[in-house]
Amino acid sequence: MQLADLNQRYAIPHHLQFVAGEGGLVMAEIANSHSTARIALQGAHLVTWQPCGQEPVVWVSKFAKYAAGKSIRGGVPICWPWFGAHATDSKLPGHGYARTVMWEVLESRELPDGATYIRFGLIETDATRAQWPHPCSVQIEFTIGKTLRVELVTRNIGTHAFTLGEALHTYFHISDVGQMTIRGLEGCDYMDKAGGASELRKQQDGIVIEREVDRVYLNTTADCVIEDRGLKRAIRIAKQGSHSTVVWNPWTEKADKMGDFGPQGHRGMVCVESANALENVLSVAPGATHHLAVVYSVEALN
Ligand code: TA6
Repeated sequence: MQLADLNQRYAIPHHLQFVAGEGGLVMAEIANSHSTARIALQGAHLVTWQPCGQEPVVWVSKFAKYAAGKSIRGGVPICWPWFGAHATDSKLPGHGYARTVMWEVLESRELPDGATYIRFGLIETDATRAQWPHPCSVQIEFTIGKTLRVELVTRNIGTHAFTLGEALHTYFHISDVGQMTIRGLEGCDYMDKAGGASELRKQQDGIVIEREVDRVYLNTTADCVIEDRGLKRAIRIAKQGSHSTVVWNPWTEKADKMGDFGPQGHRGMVCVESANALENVLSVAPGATHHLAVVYSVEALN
């Protein structure tokens, strides 16, 4: 749909407009009395979210590349319909294809409390069907206000069950990785993938990051809280429909290799991802619908 048609059908004065963004990617720009956000239609990829009076909560790299078919470094990439490498075909994209294909706007609304609601649907093509031969409908809903609510909905419209892996691979803006502790995963088992390992370990205390961290915490539905002593705030991640939480910081060497973090860029971010991965992947029966929902909010840190 052309920009003019998008604005004609879905723009909301003082809330939502569609613009041609970096790399020619069409962006939904949201600005209301509570917060601002930007969402690329490619990947239905929320790139930024900043509550009024706060530093940005969702981080995006200043060196992110914006191009057709390429994932953007930061924001809330949608990992779907698998998390990490494909189980059997290494030629298929890591974290699935949902974050690099086009989605369409299905609905937009101004909510009574002044928040903005927008819903997207993934556009199936021969290319997506070639990677994922299971008939299904996948949509994502954003409610952008004082908090940010994201809900990823997968409906199996075929006649066979399929196995689903997924994540809202959210990047968070922090003052500095040395000023941060992640709470909520104490006592959880995790698969430690740092340095290419695959070791099962148990989390003892809050998570402090002083090197590459790449961990899939298993069988946990708990909230996580990112305590940021530098910004004197805490970011709460309250999830439903997710049994894994992934914590990732590439640290210097890996970030430099990736080339889109920028100098020391990894120090200002951490990923806490609400997922269903490894032993927590799901079987979605014919006719069933699976919901993965997360609410991100900011609290004072005393
Ligand atoms: O969620 C952590 C992770 O799986 C890391 O292993 C790293 O690959 C990261 O995702 C980013 O992946 P990307 O494909 O976005 O560069």
